[in-house]
Amino acid sequence: MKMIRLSIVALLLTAFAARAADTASPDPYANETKEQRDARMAWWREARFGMFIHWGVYAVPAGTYNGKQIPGIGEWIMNRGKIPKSEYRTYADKFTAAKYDPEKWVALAKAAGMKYIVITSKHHDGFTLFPSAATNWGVGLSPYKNDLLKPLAEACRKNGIKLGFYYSQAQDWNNGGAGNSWDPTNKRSMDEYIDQVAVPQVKEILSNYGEFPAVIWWDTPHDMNPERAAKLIALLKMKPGIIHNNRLGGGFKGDTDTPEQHIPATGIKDRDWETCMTMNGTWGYKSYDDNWKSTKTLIQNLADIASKGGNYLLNVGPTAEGEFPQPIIERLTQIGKWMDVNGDSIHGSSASAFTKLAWGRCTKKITADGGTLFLHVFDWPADGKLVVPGLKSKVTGAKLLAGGAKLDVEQGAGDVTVKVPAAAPDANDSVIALDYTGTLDVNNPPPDPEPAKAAKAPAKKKK
Ligand code: FHN
Repeated sequence: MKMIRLSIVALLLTAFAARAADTASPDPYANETKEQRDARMAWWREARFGMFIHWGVYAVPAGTYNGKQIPGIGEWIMNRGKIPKSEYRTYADKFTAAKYDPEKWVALAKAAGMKYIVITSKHHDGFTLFPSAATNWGVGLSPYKNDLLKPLAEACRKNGIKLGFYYSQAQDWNNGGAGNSWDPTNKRSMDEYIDQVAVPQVKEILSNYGEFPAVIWWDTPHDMNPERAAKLIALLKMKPGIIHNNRLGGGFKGDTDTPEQHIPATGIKDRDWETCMTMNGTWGYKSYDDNWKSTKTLIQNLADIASKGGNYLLNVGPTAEGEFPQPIIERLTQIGKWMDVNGDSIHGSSASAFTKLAWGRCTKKITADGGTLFLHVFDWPADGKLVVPGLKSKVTGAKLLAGGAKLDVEQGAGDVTVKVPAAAPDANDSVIALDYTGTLDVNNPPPDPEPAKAAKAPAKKKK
């Protein structure tokens, strides 16, 4: 009798374990501890600054189709121009990458202080920068013929830059994925596209580049559902430690939030987040988009984002020949000059302890017995006094990062005043390193009241 009872218990336990296994999440990080996650995210959080690269055959028309300038972002030209697949595919012949120099790309990113690169391995048009067994619509049809990602991976490896791959897992206007409403020759269902294109291609980009990708950047989860998303998230176990974002779909929130073209006013609480942003008005190259953000704007965005605990993923759209447009090179070079002097206030920094600073932003680094506040001064005080409101910690010293000049400090009851020279050392963002001892103690003013909501107009009486 006892044996029978034991075997029933054993059967029940086995059944329970099997059921638990069946319902286990496909997300390899579903049961990750905080310590494991912190270790996995450490390099990304330290980086704070990365390069986004949107590169594909859309750089051939470069915003113009049939002699007309097509509005919108350049990588969407097939969609916005309703270009038939057969016509769009002819662009591959002109996607020469003849001047492609991945070493130069990586050198420009590294010199700008960027610590990782995320490149479009496949965007919504379905064209792959890598050879794929799943489709022939890729680099093999271009004059370059070979894998464009491999030499970039090698250049990143040599220079200590992490490489990530953007992959459009749902929209695929040439291979039967979501999003192509204008060319009726889609032969696949969405589930067939996921099984026959997306899954095999994600396996390819996860398998063929050594330790890379360090990041997979999903995008626009159109027509994604939990079942389809599960097939893709399950593949992440092929690359232990890989970081992925919140754009897979199917209810999976990923590791990072991805505010696009804007900086969240107060960051994103309890989430790693990364603002991705163009330098002009387009991700993919457009020959006539010269709406370039100033270097000052880009540097202040970087400081603003870091002061809120986020990362800045700043975009580059190379030409079909593989060159960065000159205005991008100029901005990257200028940002690099600023980072050479002030990079310590960005890399490895954490969010400000101040809710608001009238003159700029603050990033910080905390040590065992104190720390450093990096005061990013956008508006230099005319009276030579920079007031740090509410700082009660014991200040032990202050200096300009540009030139290293020590600054006198007056510690008041609730504020600290730093005596600064008449002229700002940097027109874009002058950084003062303020060292303090003990725990960081800041007495922040109450947040500004929410603006009163406009009273609703009384509902018009029906006649
Ligand atoms: O549709 C894409 C777009 O082309 C671009 O890749 C951006 C970059 O984040 N993501 C999507 C729009 O949100």
